[in-house]
Amino acid sequence: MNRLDLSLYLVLDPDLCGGPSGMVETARIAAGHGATVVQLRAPHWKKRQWLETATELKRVLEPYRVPLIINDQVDVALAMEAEGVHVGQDDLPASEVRRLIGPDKWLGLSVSNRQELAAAPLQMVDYLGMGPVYPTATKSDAAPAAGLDEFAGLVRASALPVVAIGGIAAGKCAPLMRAGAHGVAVVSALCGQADPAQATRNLLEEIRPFTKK
Ligand code: TZP
Repeated sequence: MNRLDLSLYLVLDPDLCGGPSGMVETARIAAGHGATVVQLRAPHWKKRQWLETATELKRVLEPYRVPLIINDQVDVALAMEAEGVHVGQDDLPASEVRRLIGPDKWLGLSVSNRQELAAAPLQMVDYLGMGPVYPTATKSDAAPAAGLDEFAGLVRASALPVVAIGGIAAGKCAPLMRAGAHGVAVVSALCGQADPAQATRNLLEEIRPFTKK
């Protein structure tokens, strides 16, 4: 299994992207301009919509060799052979997900604070999504924002690669990378942007100087 390049991790949002076709188009443009991972996240969707959109995303991302990660829906990820699954604290436990998906798919876990980090089954998981670092309007049930200093402490305490998430836009990436993040995950900084190609380039310009080889 190659290393997972977490540098610029796009999390798709159906509302901000204007539905499934907007999500596919945003993913295509971002991947074409250097985004390194795409996650499909749609907490309110029915399974059929998940399967159709995930299948289309996989087709669009394949030429760029950008992995598709499925949020929470393990059966969808298995059915359309996604490259990985990402789970949060209220989803199936990571140990169960690992058992279901096997050793060869990526598995990410969201953690928001020290308690969640301490309880994380690190040997089952490939990377941690940590946040929200900054306040965000995108996820209504997000935990309180950690802030940069607390985030830096969490990264130092983590044995796994960390991708920062929450309230991250161009101009905010360098301090997160300096704090030890392997990359940044964004929703609204790319979904619904008038020029997602330029937005992708702007983010990468800040991230690339810190990218771990
Ligand atoms: N998990 C923690 S914060 C968040 C998710 C999915 C939303 C981040 O969205 P944005 O628009 O990048 O702040």
